[in-house]
Amino acid sequence: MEAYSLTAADMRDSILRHLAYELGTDPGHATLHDWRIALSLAVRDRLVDRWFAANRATRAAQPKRVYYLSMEFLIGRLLEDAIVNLRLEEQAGTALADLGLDFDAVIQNEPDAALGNGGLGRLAACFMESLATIGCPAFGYGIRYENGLFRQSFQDGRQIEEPEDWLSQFHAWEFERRDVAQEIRFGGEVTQKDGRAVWTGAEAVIAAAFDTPIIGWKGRWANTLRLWSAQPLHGFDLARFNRGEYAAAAEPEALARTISRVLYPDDTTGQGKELRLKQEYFFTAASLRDILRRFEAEGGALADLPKKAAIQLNDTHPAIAGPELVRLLHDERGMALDEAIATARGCLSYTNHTLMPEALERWSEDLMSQLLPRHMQLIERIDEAHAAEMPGRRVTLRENGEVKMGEIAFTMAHKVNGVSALHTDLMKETVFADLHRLHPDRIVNETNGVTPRRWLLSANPRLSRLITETIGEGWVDDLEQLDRLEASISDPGFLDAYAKAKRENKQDFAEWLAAEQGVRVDPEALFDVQIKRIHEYKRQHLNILETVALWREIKANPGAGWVPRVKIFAGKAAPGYVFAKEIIHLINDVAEVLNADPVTSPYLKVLFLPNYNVSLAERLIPAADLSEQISTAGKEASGTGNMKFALNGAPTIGTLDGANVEIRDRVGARNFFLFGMTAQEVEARRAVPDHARQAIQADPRLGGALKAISQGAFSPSDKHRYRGVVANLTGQDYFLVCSDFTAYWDAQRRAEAAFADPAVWHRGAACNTARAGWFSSDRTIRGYMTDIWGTVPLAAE
Ligand code: F58
Repeated sequence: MEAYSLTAADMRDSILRHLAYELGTDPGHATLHDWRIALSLAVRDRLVDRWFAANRATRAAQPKRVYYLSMEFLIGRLLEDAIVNLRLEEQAGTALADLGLDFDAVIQNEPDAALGNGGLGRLAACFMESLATIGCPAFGYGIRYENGLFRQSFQDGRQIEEPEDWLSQFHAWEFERRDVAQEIRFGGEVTQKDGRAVWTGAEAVIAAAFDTPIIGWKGRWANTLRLWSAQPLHGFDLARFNRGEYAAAAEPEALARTISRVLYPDDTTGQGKELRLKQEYFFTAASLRDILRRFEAEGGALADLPKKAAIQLNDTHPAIAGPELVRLLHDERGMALDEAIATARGCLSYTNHTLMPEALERWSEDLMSQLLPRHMQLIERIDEAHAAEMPGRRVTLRENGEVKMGEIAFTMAHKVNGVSALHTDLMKETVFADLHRLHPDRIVNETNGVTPRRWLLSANPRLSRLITETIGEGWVDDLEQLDRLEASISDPGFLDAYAKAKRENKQDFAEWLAAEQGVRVDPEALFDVQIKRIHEYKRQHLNILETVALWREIKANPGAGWVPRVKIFAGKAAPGYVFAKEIIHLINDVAEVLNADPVTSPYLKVLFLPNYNVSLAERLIPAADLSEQISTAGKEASGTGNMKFALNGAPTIGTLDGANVEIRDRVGARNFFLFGMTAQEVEARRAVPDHARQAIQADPRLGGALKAISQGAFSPSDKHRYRGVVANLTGQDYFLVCSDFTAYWDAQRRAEAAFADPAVWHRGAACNTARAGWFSSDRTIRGYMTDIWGTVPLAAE
């Protein structure tokens, strides 16, 4: 294979060629950015060869393909991924060194593609990489947001949001496909012609395709991530321009472009909601047309579509795919309605990522009828057809003037999956209980996973080297081989090397912190890390309450032999989520006071790192000692960060929630700091009147921490700043922060005691690495392939 015969000298020549002929720059004038682009293009050449080989093999075999429809693909940086998967590290490293460049600096020059909010989007990215590694022919379909998730900074401790401009620089990884474009319409009316419904949409935009190749391990296979960009049907309005109405002339273009401008606009306003629904229909409709075009080009009979296309809906965001596919088959291709519904269902499957009622999408019937009038009619027809299948036992797709997208997705899917064992069980018992009774075989579980190439091999080279030296390289695409490390866990030499890798990762992180954030931390301290979106159910406020309580305790008794600890937070709050923003502010305020306290700061520091993204996670996870997974049981569908930490040797302090349950089962109860109520106990506790007050009365540490906050200890200039937070915690406390506080406090002390004994600690950490091999997204994807998609891998030539 060409990639392997490449020498460092070839690589250097290729970089220089691209620098000259693509960028028009000579080495004497090249900036770091120029070098990064030149290297990307040199690597991309090799990647494209492998991509073509995979595409040729797919065209020849015409297999069933997987189509993963997702509003989010949180892919992060791509250069290192490509280098690692093509096994070009040495050649690229040597070539750059020859050119007088630092490999890491070049890699880090790439902006993160922040096309996702959090776990759901990152899971989609891990899945794309695993699909390519396994050789499963697949397309990812999504939106090419010009500005992905906002860039976060802090001003006086408050979150500030600014647009992320990842596309302001040349993006080396995508290819624009001018020949692939779909016209997408909204609004208008439905008429009848020759007994068929004809929808004439009033407003039209063009969905333009941009393809990014996603390469698997060792370059054996590559798939395509096709992202749609919204463009105007007609350029600007020349007549208006000539009349001097310059801004108005550009209006149609600006309006069209808003559809792919940002990830999840704030939907607290009417316009925001409309834009969001437009985005969902826009990318779903474009993708389905693309899928049908490909299928029809291969000449299959329409009824055989389910044999050729497995279409996975990542959450309800693409749930309009059900009605749209029925429309394409029935209205546009004349298939009988019942057959169209059955055919669509044969292709579609749906992944649920949350049980939180407010996060299960519902659209007003008015909005739906106005934007997608034909789909509204078809939803009624699907509802009737579903009721006819199940006489007397009706589950409606509409309620109180709203369309329920979860129910539509469920009804139109042949399989529905949860993302951890507990979540899947709860799905059956709660949100989809009625539908589950009607379709008892439809719900299946596919516990999430993460790609070991990014989250261990590239993110943690020291640990990866040690693992490979100990058990060989097979673990990289067969992660369960990590269990072969088990034999080494009792070997002091191995544990020393394991501890050394962690220590050096922590040192690197401390140096980065000092250089980038101007903060000094002791690399010997316990690095206690909570990184994820800010949400009440994830309970960052439980963590900060415990921090305040600990600070008070240290202050009262500084000589008690405290284990030095650095509490690290990172994560973004949705722009419209006021409470989450208050939590960020509170953590920053607490940090300011604690870090300046001469008595306690040698033992306790608090950091909130701005602009959490994939690259920060890659830096931080390998350096973490303790992984905070402290959600209210029953609320976190799975978690995937929890898996990354476990693999990288950071034991969990956590509740029995989501995939924590399965992690603990595998790594062993001794190597997991469990606390808190179970999902069932949570429900019972919530029914206790005054549960928060009771918990506060029972634990003076909690009472003291709350009092300090409410008296303005951390906001002296505005003593009542956290009145709302305190009122929430002492009042309704829906997420049971107070009721779990004492158990959390105790678990933290257990973690500390274990950390104070390095032999105990490193053994526990190594058990996490050795036993977390099951949490590879390769295993998850194989599960989807057999249980849901019915697809098999192919091999490129
Ligand atoms: C996450 N959902 C779950 N949603 O919270 C997490 O437990 C799970 O591991 C992960 O999916 C993957 O299954 C999630 O990330 C979002 O980001 C929402 C998307 C829609 C807007 C609100 C956030």
